[in-house]
Amino acid sequence: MVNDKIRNIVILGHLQSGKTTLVESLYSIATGAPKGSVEKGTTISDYTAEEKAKMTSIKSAIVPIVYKDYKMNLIDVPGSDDFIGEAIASISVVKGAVIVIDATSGIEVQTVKHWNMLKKKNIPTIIYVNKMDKEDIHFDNLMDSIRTKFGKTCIPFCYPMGHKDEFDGFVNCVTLKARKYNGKECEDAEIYDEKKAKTFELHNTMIEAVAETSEELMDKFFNGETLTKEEIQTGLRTGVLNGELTPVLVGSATKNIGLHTMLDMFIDYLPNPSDLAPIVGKTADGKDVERKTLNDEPFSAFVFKTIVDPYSGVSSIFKIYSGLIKQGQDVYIPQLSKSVSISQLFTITGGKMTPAQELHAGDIGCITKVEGLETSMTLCDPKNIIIYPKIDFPTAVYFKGLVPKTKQDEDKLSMVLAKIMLEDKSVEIKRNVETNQQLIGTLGLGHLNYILEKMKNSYKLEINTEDVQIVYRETIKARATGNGRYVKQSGGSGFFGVVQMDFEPAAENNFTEEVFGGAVPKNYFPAVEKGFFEACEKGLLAGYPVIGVHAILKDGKYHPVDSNELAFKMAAILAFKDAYMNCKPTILEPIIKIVVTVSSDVVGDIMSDLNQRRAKIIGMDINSVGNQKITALVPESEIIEYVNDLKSITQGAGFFNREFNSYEEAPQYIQEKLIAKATKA
Ligand SMILES: Nc1nc2c(ncn2[C@@H]2O[C@H](COP(=O)(O)OP(=O)(O)OP(=O)(O)O)[C@@H](O)[C@H]2O)c(=O)[nH]1
Ligand SMILES: [Mg+2]
Repeated sequence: MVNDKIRNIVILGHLQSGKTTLVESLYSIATGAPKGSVEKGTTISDYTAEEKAKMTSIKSAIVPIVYKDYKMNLIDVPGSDDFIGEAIASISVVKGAVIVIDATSGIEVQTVKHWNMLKKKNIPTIIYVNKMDKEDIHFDNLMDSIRTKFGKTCIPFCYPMGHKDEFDGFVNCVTLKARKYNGKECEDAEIYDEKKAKTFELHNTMIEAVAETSEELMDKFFNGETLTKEEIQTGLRTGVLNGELTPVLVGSATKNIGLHTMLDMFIDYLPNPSDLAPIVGKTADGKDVERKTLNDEPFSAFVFKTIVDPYSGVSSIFKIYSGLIKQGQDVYIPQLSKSVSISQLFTITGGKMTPAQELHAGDIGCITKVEGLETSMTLCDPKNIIIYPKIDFPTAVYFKGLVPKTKQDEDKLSMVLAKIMLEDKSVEIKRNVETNQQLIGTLGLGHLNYILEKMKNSYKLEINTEDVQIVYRETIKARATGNGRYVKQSGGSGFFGVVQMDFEPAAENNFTEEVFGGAVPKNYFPAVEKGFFEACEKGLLAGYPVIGVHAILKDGKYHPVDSNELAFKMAAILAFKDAYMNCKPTILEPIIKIVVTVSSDVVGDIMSDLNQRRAKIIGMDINSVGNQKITALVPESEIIEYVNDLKSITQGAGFFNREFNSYEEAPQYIQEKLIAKATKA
């Protein structure tokens, strides 16, 4: 395969717009294989049990095809926002994209999200208006909304054809050739008379757009000269590669309408590996270094996806950024500081691996069972080390406690979670040492449910979930004195420790002493300090750890024989207890800083919802694509379900990040509830 004949193309678009069907149809056209269907669970992309059951994509799937001697790696991505990490990872390794729009629903939330993601990375994009075979479609209106939302650079390269409201083919506005669906496939046809005026007008608009790409062509255009076929072709290609033109195609993925045209456009308008700017990484000592996507560069590749199969183990899918890889070759993994020999090399089609002897720059390959290798790691020539930047996956915002049913399940859980985290970098696992809860963090309810289902299907592990226990704190608001006396002298060696201590509010727990005249000998200070810190582990209001207290040892008494460390430690604990309720103790709740990103039209709804959650707004900003970013401080207890509620307020468009900020005094009614709960327990 000649290096310049590779295309990597991600297929994006809103949930259920027809991405998987499109990929399946393109595969069938290129290979002649019978076409699978989403409904029957027979597609190449949706091959997992969960995808078949739900008739929706959950993981990205790579489907390579060869068309007119070009190798095209199509990457089918789930439309659901719960699995947005799959789209992010796929976008990081492609230089071409199709956005599928369902003609009956028009531009939807995820269409916009995916579009913005592609624009941020300057990825040449083709829009495919799918499901044109359905009824009640108003293409001209849809085209207007595409141009309003995504800009005037979106130009119909194809215009739907059909008498009256029917759809039975399209005109290619570049070549002015028509294709008509004959009930089985598309064939060349004459442009219908009533479509001629419109398609010629679009053709001319396109020529004008081409002319605008260079001064020379512009002069020619305004002098009334006709542009040659080559000039048009080159002009359009340059426009698409620069992101100045976004071709809009029409068709039906189920009926294979518009798909040969799409495949030809992949060749004509999407970049060759040699068109691409060099990819920048770092050397082992942190200096910038570049690689061109050419076969004669040193080998380097980037792992953008990991598949864990309970039986066959771990597969690492990588994009070759430069050079070649052959079976038997040694590759270096900088993040693991080790070299491995590639005993077997594969290409991957959905869930099926095919052995390969050699793979070239720009292509996608797969290796299996490499200990420690994870998504976002680099593979490279041991003599030419390079490290590529990691994929910026979204971090978990929705936490739940995991409750295994049996001890056996508990033992199995950590092994299963480790495998799930290898596949999915947006899953976070942590144990809260205070509550002893095993927590799982995900991107939302749908994401969590999928993970639970996967545990059940693939690992025969059924796990219940519970709400996160919020970790409260106690602190004091006033200074007070406490006396502690731990004296036991009933024959034999006894205990004698007496202290007087002051406790006052401070930034953090700390201990000092102001003892005069050796009332408490120096060697017992550490024991007193230890007693104080131990007492702080459990406050007397509701049993939460106490923070922000300065303890001062002021005075005390000792006994030359019976005093010991334990006695002074106990005395300090008693002094703390003695003073505590006089120190105006209070309960603190964890406050989370959130940054919510939403479109401007829902800001009012978001603000009033945040208000009800006791949030303090600390900033508002507009981001690069015109969305509002609201920064707020919110008590953790108020945002446990926020990700799901935010989705329903914004119809799925809004998202947020969270990080711990501080502890703040909880309102009285919450404190009373917590104290009542602690007293009951
Ligand atoms: N009438 C019609 N239906 C289509 C067409 N393309 C897809 N569909 C149907 O639309 C539904 C969704 O198709 P998929 O291919 O699963 O869509 P998707 O974009 O992959 O969906 P997600 O993976 O859930 O994001 C299925 O029922 C398809 O049969 C089309 O061109 N015409
Ligand atoms: Mg799909």
